[in-house]
Amino acid sequence: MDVWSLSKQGDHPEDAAQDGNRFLAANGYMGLRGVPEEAGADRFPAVTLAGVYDRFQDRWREPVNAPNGLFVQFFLDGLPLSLGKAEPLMHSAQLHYQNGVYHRRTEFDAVLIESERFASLAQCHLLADRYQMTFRRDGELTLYTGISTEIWDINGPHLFDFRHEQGEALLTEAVTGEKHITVAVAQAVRPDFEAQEAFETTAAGSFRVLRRAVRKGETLTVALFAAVYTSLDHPAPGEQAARLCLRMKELGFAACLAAHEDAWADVWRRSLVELTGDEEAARALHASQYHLNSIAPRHSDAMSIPARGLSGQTYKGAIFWDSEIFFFPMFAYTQPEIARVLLKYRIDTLPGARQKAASYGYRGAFYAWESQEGGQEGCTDFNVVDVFTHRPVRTYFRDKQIHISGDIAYALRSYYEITGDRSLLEEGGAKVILECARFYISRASARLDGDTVDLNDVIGPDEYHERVANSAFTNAMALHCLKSALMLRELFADRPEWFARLLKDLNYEQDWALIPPLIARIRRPRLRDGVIEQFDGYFELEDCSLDDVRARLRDPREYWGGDHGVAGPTQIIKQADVIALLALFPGDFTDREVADNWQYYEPRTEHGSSLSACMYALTACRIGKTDEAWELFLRTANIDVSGSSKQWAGEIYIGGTHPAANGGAWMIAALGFAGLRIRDGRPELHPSLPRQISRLRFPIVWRGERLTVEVTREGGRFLRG
Ligand code: IFM
Repeated sequence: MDVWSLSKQGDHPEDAAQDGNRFLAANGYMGLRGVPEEAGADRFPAVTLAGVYDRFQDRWREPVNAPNGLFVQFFLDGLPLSLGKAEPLMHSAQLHYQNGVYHRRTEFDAVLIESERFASLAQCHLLADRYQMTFRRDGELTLYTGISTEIWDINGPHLFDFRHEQGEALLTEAVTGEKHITVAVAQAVRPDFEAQEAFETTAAGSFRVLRRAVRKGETLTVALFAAVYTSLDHPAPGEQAARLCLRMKELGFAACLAAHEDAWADVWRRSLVELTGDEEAARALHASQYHLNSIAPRHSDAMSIPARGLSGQTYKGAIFWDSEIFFFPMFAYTQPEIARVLLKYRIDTLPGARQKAASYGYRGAFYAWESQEGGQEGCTDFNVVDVFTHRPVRTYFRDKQIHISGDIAYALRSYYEITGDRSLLEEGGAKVILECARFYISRASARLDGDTVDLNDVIGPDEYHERVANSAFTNAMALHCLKSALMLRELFADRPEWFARLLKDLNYEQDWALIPPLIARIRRPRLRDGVIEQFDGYFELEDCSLDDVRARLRDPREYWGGDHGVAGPTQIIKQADVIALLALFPGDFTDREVADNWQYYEPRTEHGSSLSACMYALTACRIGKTDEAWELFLRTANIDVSGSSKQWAGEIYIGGTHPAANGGAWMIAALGFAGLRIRDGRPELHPSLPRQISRLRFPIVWRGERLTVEVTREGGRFLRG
């Protein structure tokens, strides 16, 4: 098995949606779906732009897809030689995880096509493709290369007023409907042959047409350079794009590729987990790390990663808790500058979080459940569509998943603990923690005079049970956030004036006084035989099996949650909830407690979210259930290899890549199998290797120092450098 690539034989248009995800080439600025160059909208092509959103009419706001500047299609003697228009003798696609290069090889009677393309990690505005045709008979070639405006949108269209310029660089500009953001795509080509050149503009885009006679046995190659800018990047995005693609054309494909490969080599040097002993697992881990690394916002100083990465518009391109709890750890331990960028996005979107809290009558910061640019809430009141009535179902995710603010505070504190870098807290992070704590105070303060303080009417990670009281996970996150607020004073003990001024600027005096009583009184969960109750009354719900609940479904796409969902009246849960709590606070629970809860909750968990299995795997490692951890690891790490994940929530398409699982795979390897943990401000290893693994080795940066973690069956150790 080639542990560094994913291949697929044959042309399977019916798999186009999933393959577009699995074969994604991305660079943090944009994602180019893994479809062939000639793909029309029926194969879901997309160049999804990070952080550029638009709303069309009253539909959901979602990220904007740019026109595709790597479009190629050709005809021989007037006959189209394209997938979907002619039957290939053979077709294969391959994605190389090491350098993010997508290869394609297609054989028709008359021609062999081979291409390789990438989204440059060295120059984030660049897409490049080397496209080669070897002819098997003489004929007249008509080759179209250009910028396709056949854009696949879920809730679009988003681009209007198309304007095309044609010359050495083709340039297509359009503006978004809602905020009038200009999106510019330019393209230049470098053919290694002479041809007659003409230009065409059609409803499908702007094209350069090259015509010439070809001979049997002849090979022609054309390199394409596409550049993408928007007016959010530069006031003259069109000029920038045209200039860049012409410069890259001069440089040539090989030089662009070399720079891109160097950038990837650096990423792998800093983050690769080498897993020895099982090739399938090694490949799955490479895939996971490739996907997560490929969508990291390296070009920005404040940006986060959408829940489906840059694979399209699913989940509205929004930022969820996935960022802080699932993506953050790999970056914090391997490329802390990226972890910082993710958190800087939350610091910058504090005004949006304050506004959201205020809109519900609370103070402090209540972050968006599905955060778009500026912290704008993308989550709608009706986030699921019922498969029977086709009516939207009222869901309360945006109103009640209040753990989001605590999740952000948790990551801010972890960033400091892992990097030892206080500057992020100084530059707004401390303010975020204080404002999140204030939100919990304001949500609970009315009951501060009683013995205990409840957090009522919330939703924990298990979204099948809405509007519950005292979710164990939520209360723990709120508690941790309040404690983190207090910790800030100790941390800045050497800068008492700075800290006092911060509190004063925030008008925090009264709230500060409320933190200790709230910490003392916030409701701790009920225990039954060592099992933490997920929320008040959970143990009284019907205790049945997953199979019982599945048997009640009348439609495979039916949503299990909401008012009439089959899981609601039962103890069946969607995803790790109490178990996520145990995974995130390993020092707060004994092995016995972890074992009792794992035993109880695992059979009751659907794992209906890609965020679930990794939390169970992490805790399984802790209690020596290495066979279970192994199975859950493979499930997590293989998700974007197999493409076989849940595609629908009710009638809403939720397919795409799964960065949370990708980050989860790293967490299982590093925090689970190697057992990397922080205790008393020091990193420790508590290895729990499944029998399939003989060795794990990976780099981390601990408080600025580069270390290598090595774990074998004999034990684990840190090596310098
Ligand atoms: O954040 C998750 C949530 O926990 C479950 N549904 C999908 C979201 C995005 O991954």
